[in-house]
Amino acid sequence: MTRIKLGGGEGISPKWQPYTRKEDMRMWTKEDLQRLVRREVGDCRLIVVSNRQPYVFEMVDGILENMSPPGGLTRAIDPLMQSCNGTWIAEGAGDHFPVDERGNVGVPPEDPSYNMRLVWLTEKEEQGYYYGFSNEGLWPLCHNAFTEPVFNVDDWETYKAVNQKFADTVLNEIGSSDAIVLTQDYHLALLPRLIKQTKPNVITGQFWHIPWPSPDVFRICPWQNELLDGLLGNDLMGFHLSNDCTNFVETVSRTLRARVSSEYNIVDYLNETTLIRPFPISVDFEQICEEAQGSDVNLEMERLTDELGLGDMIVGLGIDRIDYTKGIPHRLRAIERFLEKHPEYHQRVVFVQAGAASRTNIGAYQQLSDQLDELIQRINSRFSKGRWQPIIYMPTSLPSATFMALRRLARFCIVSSLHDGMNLVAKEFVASRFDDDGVLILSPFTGAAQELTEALIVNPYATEEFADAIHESVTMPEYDRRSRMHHMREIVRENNIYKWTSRLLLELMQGTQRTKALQRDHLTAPNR
Ligand code: GDG
Repeated sequence: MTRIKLGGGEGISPKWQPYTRKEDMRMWTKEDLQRLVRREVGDCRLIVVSNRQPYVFEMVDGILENMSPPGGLTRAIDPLMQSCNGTWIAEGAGDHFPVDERGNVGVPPEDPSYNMRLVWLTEKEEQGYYYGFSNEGLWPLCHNAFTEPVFNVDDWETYKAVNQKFADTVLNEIGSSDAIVLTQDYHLALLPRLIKQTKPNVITGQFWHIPWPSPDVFRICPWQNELLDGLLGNDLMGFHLSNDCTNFVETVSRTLRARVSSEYNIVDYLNETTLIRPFPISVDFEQICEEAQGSDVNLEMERLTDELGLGDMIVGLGIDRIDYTKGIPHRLRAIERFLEKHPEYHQRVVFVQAGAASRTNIGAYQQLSDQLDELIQRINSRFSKGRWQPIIYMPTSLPSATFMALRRLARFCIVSSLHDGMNLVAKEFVASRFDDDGVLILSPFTGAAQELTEALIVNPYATEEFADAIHESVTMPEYDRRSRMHHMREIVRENNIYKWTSRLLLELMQGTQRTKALQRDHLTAPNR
């Protein structure tokens, strides 16, 4: 490996930090983002590629309905797409597809302003590419959760074939236009190289939503060179945290014949430059705050209080996709320990664990589901008295008003991930507490812990301290709760989802060009 030495040019500084430049100091709104898109994207075709569709349609009582409440990613990228009439390419899912012969459908359904183009996968492709290589291989590889990655050669072949299928669709969509391709996540690591090989002038960026492991861990993957080569087809690679960027640059420098600058987080490979930058993702603070105050949420709070017997209870809450990285057994053990240590809170504290099962045809997820059933049964049978059960488990898909009502009813919310790129549940809890109340117990192994420093930060493996944090959250004076929550709300309000999208787009359109110019002027290190 050779380190690149850059001269001090304008617009790029060593130890690049987020949130220090002028455009980062402001409060970003949806309208700001839309203005920025019109300015930066101009006449280029903007194409977003992700595994998951932004909108899913299903037939309900004979009527076609849009079933997907906009999740974080859709909320972040929708305004961007709506401002430039782009195309969002994704795998087709759901029951019914009101698409034309090329797989296109106008979205949002109520007032279409851009195209969603669907890629169809066979069951075998879905199994090998999504469940196999992406979620039994890359997902555990990138998370320190002690679940061994499975690398199966058939899954890898399918992953490659599906990435090619997505690339063919993207190239067909681009035609002869100037284009920007923004790829999401670890399912499509090979796509950028496949695009660049055919169309070197396309501007390519990718955001990796999960952590990037250390080089020692990444080298477990038998196809590490191919994956890195694919990702370095990007002009810009985005991660949540600086630490992920550092790990990525180190991995490249140990694996490929590339020149890297750890100081500037730049990789030079095959005569192309890739910028590696942190963009901590967030939520639509104002929207969540407004939704939390809706009359439907008030009604839902009354219903839940009644049905679950929460009237006189201190409510604790966990909302998670049921995943082994989220540390759900660890939090249950901490609750058990808290109940052992503090019998005075029996019949006074209830913990609600909500969130649907996911990736259920993977063995590790089935085992987790069984483990949770056993743990909850054990804790409930150990401590229940009369109608009171300490844990209420709701492992099903719930309407968004129910999630919102639970957030508002909670005295404390637990996010105990063993490793998590960011964790939006923590930020959603904060954004929904317009009353400035509620305590967040947060794992230091989440990206969110770097911003939400007023949470009670506790190691999920340290059961004793975890139990003490639960005790602290139920005994914390109101003044302290409000002051901590107020501080966290200011942070999430400012570092909102529009800031994330705007910074990503600005860096893709301006930062990459600026760096290429600087590289041409200042590259001093020879190839090894
Ligand atoms: C990846 C990274 C990163 C949860 N259960 C249900 C449900 N949710 C919602 C939450 C939240 C979202 O799903 C989950 O987001 P997270 O950030 O917590 O986690 P991942 O799914 O693992 O996401 C993560 C994220 O990408 C974004 O970059 O933060 O680190 O792992 O919005 O509220 N939503 C519905 N039903 C559920 O049962 N509808």
